[in-house]
Amino acid sequence: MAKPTVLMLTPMLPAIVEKLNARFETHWLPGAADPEAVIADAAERVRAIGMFPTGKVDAALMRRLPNLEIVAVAGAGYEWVDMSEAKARSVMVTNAPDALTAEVADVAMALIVMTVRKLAAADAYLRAGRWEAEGPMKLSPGSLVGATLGILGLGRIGHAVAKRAEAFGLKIAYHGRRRQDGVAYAYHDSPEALAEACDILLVATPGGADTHHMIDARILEKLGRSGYLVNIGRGTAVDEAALVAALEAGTIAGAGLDVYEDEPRVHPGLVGLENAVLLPHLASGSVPTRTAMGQAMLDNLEAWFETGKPVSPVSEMG
Ligand code: 8YV
Repeated sequence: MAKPTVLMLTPMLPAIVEKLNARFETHWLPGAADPEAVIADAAERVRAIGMFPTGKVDAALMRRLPNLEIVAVAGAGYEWVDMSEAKARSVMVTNAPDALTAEVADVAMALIVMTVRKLAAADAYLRAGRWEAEGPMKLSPGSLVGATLGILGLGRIGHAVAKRAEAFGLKIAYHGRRRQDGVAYAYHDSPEALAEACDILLVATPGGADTHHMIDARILEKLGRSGYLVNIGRGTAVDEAALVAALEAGTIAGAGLDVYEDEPRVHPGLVGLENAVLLPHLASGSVPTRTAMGQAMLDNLEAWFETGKPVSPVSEMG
């Protein structure tokens, strides 16, 4: 039987590339001299799309692929897949929500500590010879001891961070669309109330229109002069210009970011700020975890073509 044709929109690690190429007829856009020609060439045969969440599957692309059956995302977020078009065309959409939870939660915890204790600035201070020349660095005004972590979006990753934060002795509060049964953390019924109640506000929400600019100037004001914002969810959930203004004015004490509104472009105002820790969207970025994410995508594709049932359809498909 002919191998199913898969259009790959983003690169994958070599171990996954090898398995994909063995099992499917693959067409890769990354590295192609003329991506448009690759699509045009394979359009009639393409039955699946595979990608990390940075790939974009809009209505225009889906319309070009009349035999598309499934879009398999090798990560948690799928806001770049046009879900209404997918549903209208009965295209299955899957993601890989479990493959990266622990890795992202580990980095979230590290970013929280780095931000509150100014560890990136401390590293730069030593390397610049300032310890020897000027003496000990100024003490960090904030501390994790006795602090409350407010989690905006208590999903898989939010829960995994909460578990780690409990071991650090942090108090935990959260806000989400609803109070969760059997969860003992303090629930707040709005992002404002959560910001007011916590010292460190962690954004762990998905992207898309529902969460766009959820964190704005008003919420940052509620977080307050001794408050910290940490974002490992999606950059679009934070009004980056308002964040820069708040960091410059001291409306909040600091921010730790792994995600940005317009990646890989970072608001120029952020780059010069000493009270911001900036990571280049790498929370899931270890070889083992990116391989596991690719494998989860592969598992969904294989299950789809073997049984007609994917392993992990996105919630809207349920
Ligand atoms: C991706 C992510 O790895 O899974 C997600 O939603 O944001 C990351 O883990 C990143 O988009 C790289 O492609």
